[in-house]
Amino acid sequence: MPNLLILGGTTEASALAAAVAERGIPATLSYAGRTVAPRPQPVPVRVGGFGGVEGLACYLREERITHLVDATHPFAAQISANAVAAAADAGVPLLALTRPDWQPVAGDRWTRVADLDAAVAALAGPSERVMLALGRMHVEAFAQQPQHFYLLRFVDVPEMPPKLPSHALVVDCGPFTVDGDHALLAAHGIERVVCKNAGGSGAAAKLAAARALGLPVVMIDRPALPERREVHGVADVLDWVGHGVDRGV
Ligand code: 3Y8
Ligand code: NAP
Repeated sequence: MPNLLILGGTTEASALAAAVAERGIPATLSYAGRTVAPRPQPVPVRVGGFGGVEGLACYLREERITHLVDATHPFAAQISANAVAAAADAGVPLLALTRPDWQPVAGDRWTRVADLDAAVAALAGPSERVMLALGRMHVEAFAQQPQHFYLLRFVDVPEMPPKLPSHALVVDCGPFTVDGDHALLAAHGIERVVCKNAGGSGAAAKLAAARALGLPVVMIDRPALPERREVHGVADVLDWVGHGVDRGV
């Protein structure tokens, strides 16, 4: 009988957890513990770091994990690198469930940048009203461009107010809707959006809203990840585990 460990924190991880629960496949979903009240899951959940590669390899052995699925966010580069090393060390097969990058479509006004520092540099210039759809972990970097008004969106209320002179904070955990993001951008008179190329559906609403409003978007490219086998669909993971859905073929 398989025994999966799903490294979670994304819409796709939650969809996979629902699919394995439905099929009675033993699985545990793992969160880093970054948010106060992560979404409840239909499989057992563990919360917190493993203690680096060694800690994760040890967990894989001790819990007799038969399949490791990395369904973390494309910007969660550290855990993904650890998963490759720990899976090899423990001799456990690894599969990444990820989502393709977003690609610009007609009407998009993207400036693609390599990383967070390049996104900060791209905001040099006269004062604007900017939405930082980056969560809480990277806001401090934008203090280098204090001339702007920033609209911030966090999952949880922060312990300390963000150190940006002029900002407004929205607390919401998504997945978001186009109407909701359109209303949010319009209500705050946003002139530019900064975001990560997360891919997937849970954070895509702001792109459609920005397009409809004709707003420029600073799009941060993904960090490099080590080589590993990747799929984009829950059905592909179930096939890999050997509980493929009947595709009628
Ligand atoms: C703790 C688990 C689900 C998963 C939902 C997806 C969609 C909604 C959109 C914006 C962008 C952002 C942020 C975002 C989205 C989904 C997905 C996604 C972006 C939760 C969750 C955890 C986290 C961690 C959190 C980060 C932050 C990033 C907010 C749960 C809700 C900006 C990424 O406060 C903090 O410290 C938050 C930190 C890492 C990035 C950052 O740098 O701040 N996600 N997000 C996971 C853990 O502990 O292991 O609380 O239920 C999950 C989701 N967030 O099951 O429905 O699949 O991407 N999450 C980004 O994409 O840029 C918001 O505002 O438009
Ligand atoms: P990260 O920088 O890649 O990882 C930092 C450390 O956090 C890891 O070394 C590991 O600690 C721990 N960790 C990360 N994900 C974990 C998980 N799912 N289960 C157990 N421990 C985990 O990770 P991050 O970018 O902070 O992301 C943290 C979580 O938020 C992940 O679940 C990710 O999917 C989710 N998320 C992140 C983003 C983002 O923009 N980064 C967006 C949406 C969701 P140890 O070394 O001690 O094991």
